[in-house]
Amino acid sequence: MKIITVSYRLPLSIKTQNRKTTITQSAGGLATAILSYSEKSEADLTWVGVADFEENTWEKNKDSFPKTFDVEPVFLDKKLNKNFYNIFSNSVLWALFHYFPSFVEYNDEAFEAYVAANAIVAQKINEIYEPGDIVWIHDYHFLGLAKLVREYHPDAKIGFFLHIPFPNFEIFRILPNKAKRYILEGILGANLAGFHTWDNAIHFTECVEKILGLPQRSFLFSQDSHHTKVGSFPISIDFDKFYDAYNRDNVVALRDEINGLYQDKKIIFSVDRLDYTKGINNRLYAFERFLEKYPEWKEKVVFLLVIVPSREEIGKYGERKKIIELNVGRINGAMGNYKWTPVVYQYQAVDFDRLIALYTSAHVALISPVRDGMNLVAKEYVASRQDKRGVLILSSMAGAAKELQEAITINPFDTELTGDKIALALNMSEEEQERRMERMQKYLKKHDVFKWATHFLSETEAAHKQDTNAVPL
Ligand code: GDG
Repeated sequence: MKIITVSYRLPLSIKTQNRKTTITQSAGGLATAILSYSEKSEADLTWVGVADFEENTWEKNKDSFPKTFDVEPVFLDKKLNKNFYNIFSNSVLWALFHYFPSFVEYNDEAFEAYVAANAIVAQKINEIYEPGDIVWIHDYHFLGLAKLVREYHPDAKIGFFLHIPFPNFEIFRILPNKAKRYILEGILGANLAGFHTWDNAIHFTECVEKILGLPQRSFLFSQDSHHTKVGSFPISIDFDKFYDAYNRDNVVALRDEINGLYQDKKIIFSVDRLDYTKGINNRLYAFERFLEKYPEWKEKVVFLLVIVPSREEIGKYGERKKIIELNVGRINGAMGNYKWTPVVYQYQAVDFDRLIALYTSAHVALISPVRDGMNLVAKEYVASRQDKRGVLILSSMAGAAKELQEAITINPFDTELTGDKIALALNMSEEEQERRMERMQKYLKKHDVFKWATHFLSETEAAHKQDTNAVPL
């Protein structure tokens, strides 16, 4: 038996230096968690995803890197991939599912490309699938895939997990009818459909009931071929990896460097991909309001704003970047002086050790998405604080807010109150910081990404087993 994991991106990184290409498997949270489950269950792991490299690069290098699991890249035609990924996935589904209907740029050609790409990936799975395998499909790029795999293999064990929110009916209905049906019927091809929160699971079941007219019984949909169980599975992080990083030599040196640079100041920190869902401008307005309302903090605080380049080829992202940069410039110009820069901004990623050094030197993590499936940054900040210091300010629009109950929650649109919460966080006593951190860490240690993957996969197996119509293997 093997686990076939499907996600748009493959957990691979490819570098070319001096005309020599090297491929390495990257160990992100998801990959390590599934790998750990596959080892425990003595199952092999095969990862299917869309290649962001040329087929001949793959053919030349595929045997020359140490593999912990098999990789099956799918090579898509450039135009098809643009319509499938940039347009339908990222300019229709991403925008709509995060409640930005006015950002949706729907066109039929992009939808047809999405349908075609899902069919091509289904064909790839079909080539490697063997009876008894579990197929775990990830995210909004492959909403049609579970149904297609089910058509080839009626008795397959299929789990589907959505990493972004599932919107309510009023938002979802905006899609053309054919797209709505394709998505809902597609997800219902799985034995288990998982979401980060019950709110999302409820939105999905409501859409199925209203659009497909299929009734549910306790989050279970019955079809002739199989049943689909719907549930909440909040994703998490590799807690120990973040907790244990605190004392690593390089992390300590980098933290000392940061603390040395800002020794007389408190640090507010945030890190996100460039994305309009992350509320980066809302955060800047709140920081500006905070400085206006609490001028005693001027020159005593610095906001380290790290933004990681993402989806720059999509118009809405470029637009957002310009607004962010205007805001940073305006705040620094109006509030700062030759001795003090209120917002220190970088539009570049940081490596893991620097990320931990920043997490662990920040008095406050200011995380303000206007809509977010989960938000792992919030969980990572908490997990990395072995010193039990720091305050998490977290938007209630992030899935993580349901679990991280000791965070200071904000509505990112309420600039005034968010400014007040920044002041509250900066003034919080060490005892109170410790109390909150300890409780959240206890929760995260218990609910890490390994538990999440194990729970999801064993529930997929259980749902498949319970399926009265499933053909016994
Ligand atoms: C989607 C959903 C859901 C970021 N910058 C750097 C860096 N990162 C890492 C963080 C974290 C990850 O990227 C970002 O995860 P998020 O969960 O915050 O956000 P999305 O990328 O939007 O992820 C989200 C997630 O899927 C999982 O289901 O939580 O809601 O939108 O791990 O650490 N890592 C390093 N340098 C950076 O500069 N090393």
